[in-house]
This record gives sequence, structure tokens and C-alpha cells, in this order.
Amino acid sequence: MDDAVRNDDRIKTYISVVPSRVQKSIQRDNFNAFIHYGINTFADKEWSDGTLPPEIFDPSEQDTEQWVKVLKYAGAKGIIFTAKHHDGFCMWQTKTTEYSVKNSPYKNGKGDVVKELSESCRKHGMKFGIYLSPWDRNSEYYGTDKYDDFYCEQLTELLTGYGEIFCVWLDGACGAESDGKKKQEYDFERYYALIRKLSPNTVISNCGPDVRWVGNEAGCARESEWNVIPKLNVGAQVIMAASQQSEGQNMRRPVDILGEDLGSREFLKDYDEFVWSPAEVDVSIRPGWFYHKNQDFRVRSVNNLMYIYYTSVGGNSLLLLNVPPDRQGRINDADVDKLVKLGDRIRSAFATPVDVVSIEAPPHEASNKIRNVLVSSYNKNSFDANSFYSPAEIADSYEIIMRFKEATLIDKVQLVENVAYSQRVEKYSIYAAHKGGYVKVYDGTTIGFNRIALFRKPVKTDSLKIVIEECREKPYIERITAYASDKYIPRAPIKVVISRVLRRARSRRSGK
Ligand code: FUL
Repeated sequence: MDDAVRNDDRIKTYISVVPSRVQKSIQRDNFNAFIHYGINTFADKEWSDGTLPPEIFDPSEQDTEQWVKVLKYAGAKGIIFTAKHHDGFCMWQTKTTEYSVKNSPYKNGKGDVVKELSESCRKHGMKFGIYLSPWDRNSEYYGTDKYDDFYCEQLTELLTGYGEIFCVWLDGACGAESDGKKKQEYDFERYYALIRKLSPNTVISNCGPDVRWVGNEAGCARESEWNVIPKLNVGAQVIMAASQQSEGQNMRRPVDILGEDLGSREFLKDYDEFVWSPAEVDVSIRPGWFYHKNQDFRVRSVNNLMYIYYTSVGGNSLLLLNVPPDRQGRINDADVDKLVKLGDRIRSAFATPVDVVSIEAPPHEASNKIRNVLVSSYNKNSFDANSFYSPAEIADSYEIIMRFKEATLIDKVQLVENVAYSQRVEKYSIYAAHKGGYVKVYDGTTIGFNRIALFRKPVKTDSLKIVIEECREKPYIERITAYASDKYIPRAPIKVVISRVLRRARSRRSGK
């Protein structure tokens, strides 16, 4: 077989890999909130060892309604709650252990935080998910054959007693060895099967098959995030090995979990089995995952949160933003202030899609549907596998020119591939009409299920040209929308700028 044929076969293999039903649902609702709240909150700790007395769990004004309203205003579509962190303290009325809210003063032992939060979520139209730490420092069964039964019983209680659970988030962190204990070998396949059986619409994240951890806790997304990646690079064992092993370990490294490039053609050529795998950027609004009073002045700035939003949600990844309630049981004013501004900024950034009056592009493979993807009245819920623009012929490159009613100050274009046809675009540029010609305003690699191409500075123009320069066969584009600038362009944190400059210098030196 000659190389061209083999290459062609490989590309056909890559584009045959597509998202599952549950992956599509979380890719659509790609910004969710994480809530770390539990016994640690009341002891000023990030990790505790399972011996803190339940009596200290005593919030004076716990208000799950407030959590949900603030997070919804910020733009999150769902909330994932620490039903149990590594300490083993259960935030619901469980029959599996005495180490729970049942033995706390909260509502005289009758409180159930999972229930309260799930009900508030339902009331306000937010999805509700759970974090149930596999590592349990309190359970007598941990490290024994009985632990998987115990863990499955906890999963069963949570998946059957609290309505629809949109996500189960399985953490890979484990410091059992520093406790002088043997690491439990979790039967993840059993957990997955149980979740699928009890709750087929649930997404299994992190140490799970549906969503892949980006690899750091610093809010760093990859510039080029690929969804079709080698099967070997995912899987609970890989995630666990890269996860936190000791308290205080610095997880704020730049992107890791096996590197920057997980899916370019060059990278994939050495592998034979591939899976669809969206990355999730999990990051806290504060230095800690749990609330600490002395961090009230260290809440991330709105500029920083917007930067994380653009690079994760806008970078073909998912965002999971942690917001920890304080000891009163409320989201602290310091965080509320930033979350309200974040919601306002997101809405203002996408408030004004620019109307397209005419389009020029290679003929569409189906009927005359190209306007569907370019008009501003796009409704993401109405799209199905048949909604796309795809050129009839495979070509070396594809040019799409959109003309607007009038010259408008534009700072971003949202691009979406119809991933029912996989992820195909590998390189593209955006040009703006200027003084009778076109000037380049953006160049990118991946698009995938969501790309916000944010220009370095806004440009006033009456026409944009998108050129797809490299692609697996031909593109299937679901959406292209240009937005009028609201004049706020978030700046990258200085550390990111420096590492980008160093990376570029390195690749110039190595001639790549
Ligand atoms: C880590 C944990 O050790 C942290 O406490 C936190 O829950 C974070 C989301 O995952 O691995």
C-alpha cells in the first residue's frame, strides 16, 4: 500500500470517531460550576484525614438558593457538588456510614445538603451533578475488598434519591500512601456500569470515559485542543497517576497530562486506536478548593475569569469553575461580586451578533443551506446532524466570505464544527476587509465543538473572509457568527505570555 493510500485510510479512521450522546450534551452546556463545601470548610482545611468531629459542621445561614442564583447569573449551566470529599464526610443522609451530616448539629442531624442543593437547582433550571471522592480516609473498608461495594452503595443512594444527576465526577487524587495505607485498586469498570445502568444520561468525568481532565488546576487550556485522541492517552490509570498525591502539592502547572499536542495528524500517526474525548478545565475562583477566610482578597479578577472563559469554553474545552461557600453556608460577597461581573461580561461580549447580508463560499454539498450557519439568529438547540455547511468538493482550501450590512467594530468570531461528522478543521485564518484588500486578524488550528476566535484588537470592517487551509477531507461547519466588540478584551496573565514567547522561541530554534 503506498503512503498516500495509507494516509487516506488513517484520515478516514480519525473522522469516523464522533461524540456519544452524553458527550454531546456536556459539550453544548460547556460551562459548569464546582462547589467544594463540607467538613473541611469548618476547619479551614483543604484535605482532612477523616477524624474531624461531625459536630463542627454547623453552618448558620446555609442558603443553597443563593448559590444557585449567583452561579446561574454567572452563566453556569449546572453545578457539581462535593457530596463526599477525601475525608469521607457525607453531605447527605446516607445509610452507609455514621460519618455524615446526620451526626452534625445542622438541622439537628436532619439536614441533607445534597437534597437542598438538588432541589434549588431544579427550581432554577440548573443541572445538578455530584463529586464522590473514591479516596475515602474515614471508611473502615478503604483498602479492602469490601470498599467497592461500599462505594457502589453510596453511588446508588445518590443516583436514585435526588432526581436527575447530570454528571458524576470521579477524582483521581489519592494520598493513601502518605497515610501509611495501601492504595485501593478501584473497580472503575464496575462504577461506570452502575452509573450507566441507574442513570444513562449521566456524564462520567475526570477518571471516567466521557470527559478528560485537561491536566492542571491552573485554568490553562491548550491552544489547540483535539477531540480525537489516542485511546492510550485517556483512562483512569493515566488520570490517577497525574492527579494530586499529597496535600499542598502544586497543581498549578501549565497544561500537562501528556502534553500540548494530543491529536494533530503528526501526533496520531503513531497510534492505532482512537476515542472522542473533550477536555475539561477545572479551576477554582480562589487559591483553595475549599473556603478560607484569609483568601477573601485573593478571588480571581474578572479579567482573569474572562480570559479563562475564552480559552476554555472558547477553546473547544469545558469549563468547571469552583466556587466554595463560606462557613455561614453562603457564597461570600467577595466571590459574588466577581461572579455577577463575570455574567455581565459574558452577556455583553455576545450581545450583538453582526447581521450577514451576503455570503460567498464553495457550493454546499446538500441543498442551499449555507445561510443557516452564518445568520445571527442561530439557535444552538435546534441543530441536528443535518444542520451544516459542507463544500460539495474536497479541495486544498476553502474560502467563506461574509458581508455585513455596514462596517462594524468586530472583535470575535464564534466557529462551531458539526461534530456529528467528527473534528476536521486543522488550520484556518480570518481576514477582515480593509482599504480595498484583506488583512489577517486571526489564525488558528482547531475549531471542534466551540471556538471563540478572539482578535488581538477589534477591527472595523464590513466583510470577513474565513480561509480553511488544512482539514481532514472537508469541513462540516455548524456555525460562524461574528460579534460586535463590547471593547473589553481580556489580557493573558503575564505567566502565560512568557511561556508562550518561550515556546515560540524554542520552536523557531528547533525549526518547527
Ligand atoms: C483534587 C483534590 O485533591 C482537590 O482537593 C480538589 O477536590 C480537586 C478538584 O481535585 O484532585
